[in-house]
Amino acid sequence: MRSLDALIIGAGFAGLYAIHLLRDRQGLDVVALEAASGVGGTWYWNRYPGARCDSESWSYCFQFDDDLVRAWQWSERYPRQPEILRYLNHVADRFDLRRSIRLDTRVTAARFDEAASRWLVTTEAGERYAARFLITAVGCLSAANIPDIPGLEHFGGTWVHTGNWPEAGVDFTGKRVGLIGTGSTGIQAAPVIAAEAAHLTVFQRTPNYSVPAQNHPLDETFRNRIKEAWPSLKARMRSNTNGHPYVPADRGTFEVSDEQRRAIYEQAWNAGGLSFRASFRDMMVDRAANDEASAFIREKIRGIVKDPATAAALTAFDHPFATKRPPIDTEYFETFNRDNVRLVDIRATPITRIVAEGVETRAGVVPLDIIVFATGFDAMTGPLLRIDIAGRGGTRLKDAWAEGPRTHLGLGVPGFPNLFTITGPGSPSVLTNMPVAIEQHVDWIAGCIAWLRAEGLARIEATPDAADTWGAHVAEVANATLYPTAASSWYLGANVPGKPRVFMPYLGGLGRYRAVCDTVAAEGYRGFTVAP
Ligand code: NA7
Repeated sequence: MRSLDALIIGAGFAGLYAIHLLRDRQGLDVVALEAASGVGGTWYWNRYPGARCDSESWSYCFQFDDDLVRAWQWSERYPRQPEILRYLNHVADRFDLRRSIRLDTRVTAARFDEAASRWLVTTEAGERYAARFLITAVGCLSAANIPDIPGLEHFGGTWVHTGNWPEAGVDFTGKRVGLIGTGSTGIQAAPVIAAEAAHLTVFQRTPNYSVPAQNHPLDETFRNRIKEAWPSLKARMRSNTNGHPYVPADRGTFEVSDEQRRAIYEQAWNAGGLSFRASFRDMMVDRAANDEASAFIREKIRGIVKDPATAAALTAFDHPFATKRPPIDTEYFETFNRDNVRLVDIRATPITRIVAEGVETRAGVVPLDIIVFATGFDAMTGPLLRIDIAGRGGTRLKDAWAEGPRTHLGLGVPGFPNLFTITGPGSPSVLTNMPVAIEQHVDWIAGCIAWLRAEGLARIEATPDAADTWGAHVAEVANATLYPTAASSWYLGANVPGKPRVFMPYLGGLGRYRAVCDTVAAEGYRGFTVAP
């Protein structure tokens, strides 16, 4: 059994930075175990056609090292998956991280040994590690959700989930493809698959809003401007609500005239990207304000899609704009004007089963050669609960979280000493520009471990009271917004049958959250108990 100071699970953005901070700045003996055959996390697995980041490239990166920021050149406004994967490999090499990473190593179980105050970790291959600290860097969207549709095993063609895309790729040439799911992934993939395949059928359960990404290459002048303004841009991303470089507008939807409102939406649509929702301050808290934005987007889509029945099916929204994670797209709605693309509304004609020839709906069989599941993830808690984690007294995390996740700050779990969950449920995470949230968490965890060592302490654990108070605050903040009103969303866990319906990410804003975390640390880790 290998004995360590800290064991990190995962080698994506979070795991890479955690190795660097703990190993190189604190001199700890650290290993990261990674299930994939390469580093990159999300960007290793999500190789589906059209996979891109929805954050602007130059903001979707590590900020801890100015030389790294200066050294890397992004080619487009929104980077494609291979470019982000290259970046993460560059980081792994630049900071010599690979020697601390074991690839192809899936963690299956972790048990806290109370007598020794150590985590005992087991891998799929049966290797064992003991570590004082266990740090999960497993990502929020890494446990693929493959729907339980009867008959999949009888399908005569090929099927694949977008979050588990084969490294060798999938050749769509001349093929009849069925795409199930119209979240961010399906909306990115559809136009690219349609351009390559003989025919594409998009199976839509819930119509989704999408705003154009307005992607374009970046030129040298722009890159230089960003580099010059970097200190202030970095400060803004670290302190604002969402970790993005844009500043949410401070005007109310009904404080401007109808003409002004329309002009503001037009401008936001033409600028493109996630900042559309920041064009008015009340869009996510006032239903009437949200309805205005929603009506504008509906009208835009109707203006793009030529077939009126398809346009109607694409815009029969059942939730306020952005209460499900809103995609941004490159010619998604335009794709339905192609002769080789058809939308099947599976609310109207539900999928009954999968048969050898394809997907059967109440309207008949759609013959297919390839089925692409863009059906999302068991988000936030899924990646943690797929590991058999047992804390004090042998309590299993899955039992402790049977009613939903219970954490202090999304960082610590009562009953699970010395376990740190990077971007865990109850933290801003997926509602922000992820690398910024990840750095904040890893900085905090590294600071906490340094403090424990300096104080000669072996254990730290979130108290039940602190977790309950934090959980109530997370719920209260969410309930003051429109987010929990969506009929279903992965923020709520409602996309996975049987999962408790709890709004999991913290909506209070990254800047405010950072201040809370800093205060907790400054006050000797209030809400945590420590032991020698
Ligand atoms: P999402 O956003 O969870 O989208 C999944 C899509 O798959 C969504 O349209 C679902 O419809 C659909 N879905 C899920 N299960 C089924 C079944 N059983 N039958 C038919 N359709 C189904 O996942 P993505 O991968 O697109 O995006 C995840 C995040 O990655 C994204 O939000 C960004 O943060 C990056 P539903 O809406 O549930 O009716």
